[in-house]
Amino acid sequence: MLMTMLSEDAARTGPDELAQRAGDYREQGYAVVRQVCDAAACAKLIDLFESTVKPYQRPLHRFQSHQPEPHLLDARGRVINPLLGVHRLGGELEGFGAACRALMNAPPLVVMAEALLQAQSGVAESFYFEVSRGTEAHQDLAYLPGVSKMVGAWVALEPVDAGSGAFYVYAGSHRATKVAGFGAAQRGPDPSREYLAEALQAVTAHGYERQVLRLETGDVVFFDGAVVHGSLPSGAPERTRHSLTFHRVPLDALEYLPRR
Ligand SMILES: O=C(O)CCC(=O)C(=O)O
Repeated sequence: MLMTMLSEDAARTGPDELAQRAGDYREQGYAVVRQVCDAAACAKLIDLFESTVKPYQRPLHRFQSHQPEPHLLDARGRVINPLLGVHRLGGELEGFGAACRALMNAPPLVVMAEALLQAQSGVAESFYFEVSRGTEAHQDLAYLPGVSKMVGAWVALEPVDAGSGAFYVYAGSHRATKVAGFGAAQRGPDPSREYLAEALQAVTAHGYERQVLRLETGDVVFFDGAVVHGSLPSGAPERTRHSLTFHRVPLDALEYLPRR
């Protein structure tokens, strides 16, 4: 069934490898597809971030607070409050917003995401990180009441490893679909401390193993909305971790999403 949804041009990797990655996704709750994004498009996005987003003075929505805030910069001038909703950016940031949309709507990524979702889809949310300060383990679906399926795509815009703040997943944890505390997170947009602690306790109690992923430019991790995942804080202050993440949901689920 999955194979029938994967077209010949689904990715440079070819249909056989894509079918295997779809198998990984079903088994492990995530799949890494290597070099599926064009390296030049990744470099262009980083350039646009540096040349247009960083000098931008007005508040923008942020990953942690979900509120508009000005940039918070570290001692090296890096933005440490990651952006939320980059696919919605226009106006003065149209160039960056359009480049984000072009990357997330590139046919190989859409075809793969829709094959995994088994549905036509729309982008529910997106983030852009310049550096990693660590994201605690969580399930994305816990934050979207009314949505039952979602696929995330985490795009490495440059090489990413444990030193620069790697993305990690608890392999297989999507099978514990609704971990303890799931309801607590649904009461608000911000991660509840109680929920995050219970999610971690539940995955470790089930014995799911944490896989810390090493990625090269253009590699994409597709992950199930129910898999527990997060990221490490950077261990190397001189390194950046430019990454773009977006989440696709079936078209009919878009109406349940909060409007911004
Ligand atoms: O990149 C990160 O640090 C976190 C991303 C994440 O948790 C997500 O996309 O759901």
